[in-house]
Amino acid sequence: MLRLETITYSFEMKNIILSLLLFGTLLSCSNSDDNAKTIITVKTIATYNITFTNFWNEADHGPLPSSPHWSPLVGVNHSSEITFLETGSIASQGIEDIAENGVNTNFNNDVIESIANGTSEQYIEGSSLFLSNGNTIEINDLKISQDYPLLTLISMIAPSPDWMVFINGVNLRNENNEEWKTLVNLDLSVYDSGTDSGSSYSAANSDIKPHLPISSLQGIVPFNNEKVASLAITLQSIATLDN
Ligand SMILES: [Ca+2]
Repeated sequence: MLRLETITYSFEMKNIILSLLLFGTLLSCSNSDDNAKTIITVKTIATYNITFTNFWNEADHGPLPSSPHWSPLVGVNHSSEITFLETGSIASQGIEDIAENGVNTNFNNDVIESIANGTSEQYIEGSSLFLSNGNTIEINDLKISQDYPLLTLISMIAPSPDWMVFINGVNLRNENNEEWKTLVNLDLSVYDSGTDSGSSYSAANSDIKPHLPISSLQGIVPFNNEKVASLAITLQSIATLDN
């Protein structure tokens, strides 16, 4: 019995000591200067609308192939810890599949893996666009969290050997990371993914081994220097992210 009481007593003493220590810590916190308060920041989530507008045309980039279209506009919003494609780098299998065939499965899997690793927030999927059917692809009410403010988007110009338009990690936050950008306008030109050697819209498939770095086709036949598409990324609203 005595032993048990001793143990209980010592346990209570520990609790008292811990409580005093905690109280002291709280006191020191409340005594800290005002600078400490500015460290506490509230994270936000922004809602954006994206409009992709076609400018691919016969006069600037012709003669156009039959059934000219853009493959589904797909992408991801992510942190600076990951890059999905970049000029001068070798295309991943996911990017090769999009650029050559407009097939998004492997890229989607890369995004799913990145989400699991905490470097991306979501896979973004817009529709395809046949020039015979209209002029724009709209992706509306896209919610972007502050921790994943970089936007990557890709679409194949089709038919083509391995050509695409893309943006790589466009930051939707201002340079000092204090606020969301209200409007981002971007002109898009065509890039060669470096995975197929074809040099015309309807060239037969011809894989390049090893693959070449992703490179610009601006000013290279059949393209002149005029944009083939544009993106308008427009802020709709900002909400506070719950803790
Ligand atoms: Ca290939």
